Amino acid sequence: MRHSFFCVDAHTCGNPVRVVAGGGPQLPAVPMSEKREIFQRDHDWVRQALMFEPRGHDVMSGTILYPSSREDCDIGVLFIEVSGCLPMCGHGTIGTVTAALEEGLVVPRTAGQLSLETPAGKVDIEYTQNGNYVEQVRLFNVPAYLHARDVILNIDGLGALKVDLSYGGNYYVIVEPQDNWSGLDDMTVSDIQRLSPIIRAAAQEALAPEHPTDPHISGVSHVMWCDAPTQTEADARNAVFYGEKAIDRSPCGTGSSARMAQLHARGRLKTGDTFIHESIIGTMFTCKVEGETRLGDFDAILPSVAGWARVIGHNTIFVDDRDPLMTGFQL
Ligand code: PYC
Repeated sequence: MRHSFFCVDAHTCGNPVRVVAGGGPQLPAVPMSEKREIFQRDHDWVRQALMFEPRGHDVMSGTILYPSSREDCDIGVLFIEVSGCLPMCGHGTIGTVTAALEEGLVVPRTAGQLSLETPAGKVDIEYTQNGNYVEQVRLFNVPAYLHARDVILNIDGLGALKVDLSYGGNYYVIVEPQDNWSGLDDMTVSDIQRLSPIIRAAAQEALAPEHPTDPHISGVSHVMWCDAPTQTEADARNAVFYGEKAIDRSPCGTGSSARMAQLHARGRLKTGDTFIHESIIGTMFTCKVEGETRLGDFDAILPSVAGWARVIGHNTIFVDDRDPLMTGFQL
């Protein structure tokens, strides 16, 4: 049997977003957080086939669109990528909104606004258009908070590293320049790919974070290496690692939210401040601390993240049951 997936391929500031508009598995009309669990249990082969080689690659990422089970949302979004199904993805949201609007996959109730149901919660969107093209998407993310600060991890090859752990839709180990790590300029891509999984595992072992109010969300998934910007308009730069080998080419939306929560908790950003974040390839998101809230016992912020995406093609992908590499592979 041949399965067909009708995709719109896009990228957000350099990071891929494969939007599955047709062919995704049918899921029951339950909240997106439960759809995510059902998909992971029963349909993960779809993610593997569409994300891994030979149909995808080490950094592939995407979404599958579903009707929302919430009255106050226009559409439901399931995030799929090489590392699994994230609760929330910022670059994925910006690319998905751009592709869905430009390709007529969603009709907004109010021009310039949309609301998405994601597994991590409701995410409101404001966007600007020039004719049929979407110019910019701002997402008002789920609350972000600093989970732990000044945690010492002993890392083979680096020594003692002082890190923070922060949540912005996913949990991020935040590494800033210090005695045993001088910054991004002295690091190769293979250094990032070698050291990040060790740091992630050490942080998970030390902290094993669970979301304060949502039992569906837990675990350290990303490592954010932070440094000073190279571009005058930016406030900071990062390289975000996830999955087995992926380094985000965009400035990372949930990572930028987690970083703002960390800087806010440390008094280095105030509510109302703008934060321009530069990616490893020099693309930028314009982020803002929109407000403050609480998440269980933690002080949290309401972050927003704005960026651009471009649709790069239509892609009808076949997955053939006879293909010995039907669910792909990773080197
Ligand atoms: O933009 O939130 C993000 C993201 C997560 C993983 C890759 N990008």
